[in-house]
Amino acid sequence: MVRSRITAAIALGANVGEPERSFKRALSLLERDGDVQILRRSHWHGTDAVGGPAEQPDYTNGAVLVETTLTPGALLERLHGIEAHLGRDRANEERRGPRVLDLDLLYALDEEGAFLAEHGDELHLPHPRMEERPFVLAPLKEIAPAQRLPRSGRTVAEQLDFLEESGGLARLESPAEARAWCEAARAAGATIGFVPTMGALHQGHLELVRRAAMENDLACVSVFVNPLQFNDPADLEKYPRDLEGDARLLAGVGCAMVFTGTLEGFFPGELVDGALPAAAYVPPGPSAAGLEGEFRPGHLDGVATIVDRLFDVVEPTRAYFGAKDFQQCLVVQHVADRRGGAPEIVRCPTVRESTGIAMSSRNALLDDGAREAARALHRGLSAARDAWVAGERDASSLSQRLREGASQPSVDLEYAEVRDPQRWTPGQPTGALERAVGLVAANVGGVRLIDNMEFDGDAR
Ligand code: PH2
Ligand code: MG
Ligand code: MG
Repeated sequence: MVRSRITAAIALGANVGEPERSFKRALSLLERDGDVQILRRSHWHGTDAVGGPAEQPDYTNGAVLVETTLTPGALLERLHGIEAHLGRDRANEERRGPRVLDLDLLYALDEEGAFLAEHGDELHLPHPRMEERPFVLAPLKEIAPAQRLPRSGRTVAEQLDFLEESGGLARLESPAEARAWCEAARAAGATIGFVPTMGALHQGHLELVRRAAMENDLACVSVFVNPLQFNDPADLEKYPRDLEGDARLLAGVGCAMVFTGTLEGFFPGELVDGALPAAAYVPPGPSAAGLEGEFRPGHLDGVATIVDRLFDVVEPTRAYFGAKDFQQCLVVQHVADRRGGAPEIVRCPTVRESTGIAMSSRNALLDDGAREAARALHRGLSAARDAWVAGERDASSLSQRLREGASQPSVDLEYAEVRDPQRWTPGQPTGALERAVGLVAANVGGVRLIDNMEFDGDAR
């Protein structure tokens, strides 16, 4: 049988011992069995360490292009074997910390030059982070400058230029400055993709920013922990904050501008005793009834009000929101409708951890036990989705499935409901559904979590 051949790009990194010597030995081990041929190799680059513990030594990085009859999985196994052989001890190393040898599989192409996709526990192809990392792209540019990248659609050479330019992330500290910056950008003819956030950014946010950067001339992000949308002062107090970390992440995904502000800065001259008068609130619309509207009174009113003001400041072409906050997305659409249909609201799929837990800034507050228990939410949603796929259409039976699947001693459910996403009712829907979304909220170890899943199409 003729084994199909793939072309793969491998990144090399090391900052302990003698990197160049390790790289040389690694490459000869790679070719030893005759089933991997090195087509091209880059020079070795000295790079500043990115991420990980403070004060770790500078890295040496490089890249090679290989051709092989191995599958991507078998090639990765080979790479891990070589790392171990040359002294890497995966079990006892720090995350992003110093290492004697790191061999990362960046991408694999079939014989037609198409990307092979894998999303397993160990192997993610194409590598989800490679387009953000100059220390990967600079050596890769030497050996595959014209290779088009899967996420941005840019070539390796173009993406490196793009990162160098956007390394100059503008950081503004008031809505007034942000307004002026956005006005100037729009006057120059740029479209703006906007991602409103409360900071403590995770991969879910970064996915929104990547998409905003891809679909618009400029991506712009706000980081504001909006007191108007917190019905519980203790929740506001303990909400995670890390502006420096956020700025670093944003610079890496092509964000052009990030701004912050204060309540007074967003509503100058409008506050009375530090609070926004009820008459100044923007109505969240009919979809705010029930669920979040019931369990977090005032929350969606606060969301509608700040989002409307953020849209005033930025006047974006498009605004990006994560589907994890499903009801919020409906409210935001209502706000945009009220403004005459602008900006265009883009709802993006929920990004999940490998355990199924939906990414959320609040996950940082979960201890190990709560993190384990929190998996029940996704389990419940999946159980209800399975029932839907098997033909169940009755709203209360589906909700029952969801509730049972999500029930756990340390999961304190607030609501668990299955609704029609396009025919939202204020109360519990009854009878047969034409479309379905399961929505759940729970208190897990003192942390309030929400999640949802649309059952039609490629539910995740
Ligand atoms: N690898 C890391 C963490 N940080 N920084 C640079 N410059 N190069 C690397 O290869 C690198 C890093 C963990 O694998
Ligand atoms: Mg690495
Ligand atoms: Mg690695």
